[in-house]
Amino acid sequence: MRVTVQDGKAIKVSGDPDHPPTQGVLCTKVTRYAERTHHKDRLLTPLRRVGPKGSGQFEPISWEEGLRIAADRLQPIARRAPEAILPYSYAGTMGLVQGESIAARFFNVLGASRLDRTICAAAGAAGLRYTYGASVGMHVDFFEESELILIWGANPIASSLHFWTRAQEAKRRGAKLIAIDPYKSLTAEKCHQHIALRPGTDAALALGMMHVLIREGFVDRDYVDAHTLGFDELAKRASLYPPSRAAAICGIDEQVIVDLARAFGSTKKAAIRLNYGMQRVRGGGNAVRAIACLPSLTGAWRERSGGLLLSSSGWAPTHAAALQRPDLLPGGLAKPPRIVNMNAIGDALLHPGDASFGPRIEALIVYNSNPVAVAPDSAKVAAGFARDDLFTIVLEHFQTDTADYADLIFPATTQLEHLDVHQSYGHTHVMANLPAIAPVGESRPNTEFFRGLARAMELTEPALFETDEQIASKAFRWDHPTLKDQNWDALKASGWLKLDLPDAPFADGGFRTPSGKCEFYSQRLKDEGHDPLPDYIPPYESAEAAPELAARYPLAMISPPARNFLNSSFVNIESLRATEREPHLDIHPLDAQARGIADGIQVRIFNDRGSMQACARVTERARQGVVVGLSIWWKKLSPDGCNANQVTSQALTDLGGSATFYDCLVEVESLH
Ligand SMILES: Nc1nc2c(c(=O)[nH]1)N[C@H]1C(S)=C(S)[C@@H](COP(=O)(O)OP(=O)(O)OC[C@H]3O[C@@H](n4cnc5c(=O)[nH]c(N)nc54)[C@H](O)[C@@H]3O)O[C@H]1N2
Ligand SMILES: Nc1nc2c(c(=O)[nH]1)N[C@H]1C(S)=C(S)[C@@H](COP(=O)(O)OP(=O)(O)OC[C@H]3O[C@@H](n4cnc5c(=O)[nH]c(N)nc54)[C@H](O)[C@@H]3O)O[C@H]1N2
Ligand SMILES: [Mo]
Repeated sequence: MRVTVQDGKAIKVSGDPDHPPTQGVLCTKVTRYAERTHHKDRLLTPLRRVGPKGSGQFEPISWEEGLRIAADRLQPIARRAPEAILPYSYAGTMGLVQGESIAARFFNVLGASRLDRTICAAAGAAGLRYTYGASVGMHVDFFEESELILIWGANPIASSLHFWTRAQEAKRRGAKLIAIDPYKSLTAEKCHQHIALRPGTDAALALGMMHVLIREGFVDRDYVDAHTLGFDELAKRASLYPPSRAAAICGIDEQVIVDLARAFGSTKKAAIRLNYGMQRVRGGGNAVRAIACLPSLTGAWRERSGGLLLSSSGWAPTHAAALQRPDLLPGGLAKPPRIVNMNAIGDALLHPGDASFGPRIEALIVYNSNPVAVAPDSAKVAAGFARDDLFTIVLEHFQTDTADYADLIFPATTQLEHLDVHQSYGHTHVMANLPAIAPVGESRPNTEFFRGLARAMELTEPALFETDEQIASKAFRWDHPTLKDQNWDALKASGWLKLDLPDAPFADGGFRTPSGKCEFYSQRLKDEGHDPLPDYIPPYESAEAAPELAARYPLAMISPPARNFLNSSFVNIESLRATEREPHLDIHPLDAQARGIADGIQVRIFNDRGSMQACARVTERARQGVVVGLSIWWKKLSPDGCNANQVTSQALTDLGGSATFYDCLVEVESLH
């Protein structure tokens, strides 16, 4: 990204045309980053709460005073019960320096509770780990040479634009694009075919495809024999999913599955762009495993334009131990503090504490996240944050729904103002982020907040006081073969470095699993008490698994990101909100008719956890039985102060402990 600066202000951001993965293109929301950075609502000073929690009433204080109050409140808790202190952070910035570096070291030194950062991708990451050994896959660039691309649980026009550029190029060269998505997304409508399956049934579709691939002789026996493990067991599992059964589970035509399998099996350059939308359900980990088996069965990995890409983050030799310093934990790694799953933050904050949970959470430091808007089962999250005996610090650019509940807010710098380094989960470059302007107002980088707090708490561990530059220089293992002969100075000078990787990563096997093969059958899963083979696991909230619930709440709700928002970021940017206008609910004409819902009226969406209001759009974009509320709205910018997470649940996925945002039954009623 390039920044045009005038009189110390960023006036424009643009893509860098020399950067190979992005080729000078920014997505719509990020083109507004200058507007966001100098927005009139930007937090400019530390703030102390003066009204009730959640009311959003604050008064300015100095950094020194703020850090003093924070240290005085945290010090006694840290001495008495360090696990009563909890960090909460995620994707506000995914930078390695402003994410988990000094912050992680600080919490490690205290022995605070650890946070399981599972709100987004943990099920998919686990699925890949057990199958390929790590979050690794195809290079995004080579999709343009593919002849068939399955865009599976992904909406790249909104959420992964640089992949979409390659898919369009492939289309121009004659490739067929097939979207697999319960919703006719912006992307699905531009593909040659759209397979609108029921949410959470992807594993059944993949197993049905395998059934056909095996029955009709599309298996690449040489590849399977040399580079995979457990074919016979997998074939037995797939035999349980004839296309008729898979079709009934997915709610699609049997012939669609047969044709899809034949197309995938008969195309050498067949590629799958999998993304995280399909793993936000109970069986998300197994579904990723099932789909990840497909290109190994057919030998698609032999071509650089064949295979699968979910995440490429595992290619980067990130040096997590140097960044986070787990060795600083008081008892070392032998007896680490408890882990709290971030998806269950509502229950965790409301837990009184006991022998199995450990101490009640008394202090929370939130950075790079807006949990009151983004975490599931929001009524509980808000109730937890509203606890008067909870001491909450929020580091933010804006006064978000979460910041409203803080005792202290500290103003944070943006990526235009601080130093950082990045790996990517969509391409195979690493990047440096150099500051373009001075910090706006009194804002400081997250790292500087934690250094200041450590000083105020009289901590002396030297690792807590390293500069951002020192941390950045340690972010990668420079001696790793993918970065050979490179260093931090070279990265800073060029802005990015391409990892040195083979074009077709698994053409000759070389998976990162214990066996070095693609593990259809996983002994590790078996040892951990799981099914060693991928299977279809019905959603928690489905007629199959919970008929009584499904009778009361017959509609499956999904709430994937709106194009102009980045999770809950950018919702307060007027030009972007103007495009999204207001919270909507897309509902199929038959479902709408049955409820007397007309296009454009306000509706209430509800289940036992809560409710939200939205404007109905009666449209066949939503398949029958599924409603879609593009997200993630700020609650306080919504008509009833509620967003989609009022109805989502804290239940976790089969593998990885991920969130199940799209495993959610609701009913909808007209507010007319
Ligand atoms: N504009 C924009 N871009 C973003 C983001 C954003 O908020 N806004 N967020 C970023 C982040 S953090 C992430 S994780 C990614 C998310 O981006 P993606 O990984 O693409 O995931 P989602 O957008 O959650 O869902 C993608 C598609 O999956 C569909 N889907 C939902 N349930 C199912 C299912 O059960 N099966 C199948 N096959 N499809 C399903 C949805 O309808 C949606 O169209 O995007 C990143 N990019
Ligand atoms: N219903 C529903 N809920 C979802 C999802 C969904 O699809 N549907 N998607 C889920 C997914 S995939 C994800 S990744 C999570 C994301 O949830 P979060 O990780 O909370 O991401 P954001 O909503 O973007 O909020 C991040 C906050 O960090 C702040 N921020 C940005 N940069 C910095 C910085 O450098 N320093 C500090 N201190 N703050 C910064 C921003 O101002 C913003 O308010 O949401 C999840 N929640
Ligand atoms: Mo995410």
